[in-house]
Amino acid sequence: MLKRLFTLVPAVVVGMFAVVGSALAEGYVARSKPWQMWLQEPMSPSAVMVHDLNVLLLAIEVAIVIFVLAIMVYCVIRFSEKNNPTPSKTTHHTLLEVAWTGIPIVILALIAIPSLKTLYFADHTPDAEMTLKVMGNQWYWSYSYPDHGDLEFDSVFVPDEELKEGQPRLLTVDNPVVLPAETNVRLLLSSNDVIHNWAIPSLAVKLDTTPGRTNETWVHINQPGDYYGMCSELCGVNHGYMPIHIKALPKAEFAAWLVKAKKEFSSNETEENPVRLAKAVVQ
Ligand SMILES: [Cu+2]
Repeated sequence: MLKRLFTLVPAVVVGMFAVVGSALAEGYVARSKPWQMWLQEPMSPSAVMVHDLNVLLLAIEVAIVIFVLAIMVYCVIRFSEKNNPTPSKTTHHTLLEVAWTGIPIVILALIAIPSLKTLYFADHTPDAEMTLKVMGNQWYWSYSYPDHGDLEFDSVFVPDEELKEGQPRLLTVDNPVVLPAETNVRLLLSSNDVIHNWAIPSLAVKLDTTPGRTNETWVHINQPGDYYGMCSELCGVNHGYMPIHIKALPKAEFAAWLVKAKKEFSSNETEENPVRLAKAVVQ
């Protein structure tokens, strides 16, 4: 039995590496998996910082929980009626009160340092190589590339019955937003109607798109692949049906895509896309 186990375990481990290896070969896919217990793998510098901060906070929390639990268990036993028949009448203890006020303040102040560092790091990038403009609409996203002519298109949800083999349910869109990998991309976010939120967990981007206001953040996607996210601000009946799909391409492939996309989306303007058509009618 034990012998069997010894041969089985390495086989499983090798198998797991093979699965991971083939997944990498097919391109990285960033989305939540069934029964996932931990965060998605961080795939941008900001996401790595958010991830590390989460681990640090979790460690502090665990330490506090263990400490408080230990004190409680000690008190329950040490000061039970049996062990402590005549209770003390003490109501104040200056040193103790200063300590239990002061120590939490010190802990919070220490936590504030990495928190603020992360916030300022994710706030904006001083050396953006390109800009992507994200517009929220009820209920789809529009993307424009101000550095690349007037390229602009809508990214609309694909319903279950139109999904093709391998496309994830509730996460697939007709036109994924394409970005170059390993590039500092400035993100400008706004909305045409109500507040939406453009959120991609693996990149630690999660920012409101607010009508009449432009919010800025940035992203540097560590490797090419497919990155999925969702609108994360309750924005109306179809809130659950405005997913985000970022296709990150190597820089050269992105340049090739730009050429193709400019042609494709300029000819699309009056046909095919009912949303654009509706807009044109209104104007
Ligand atoms: Cu929304």
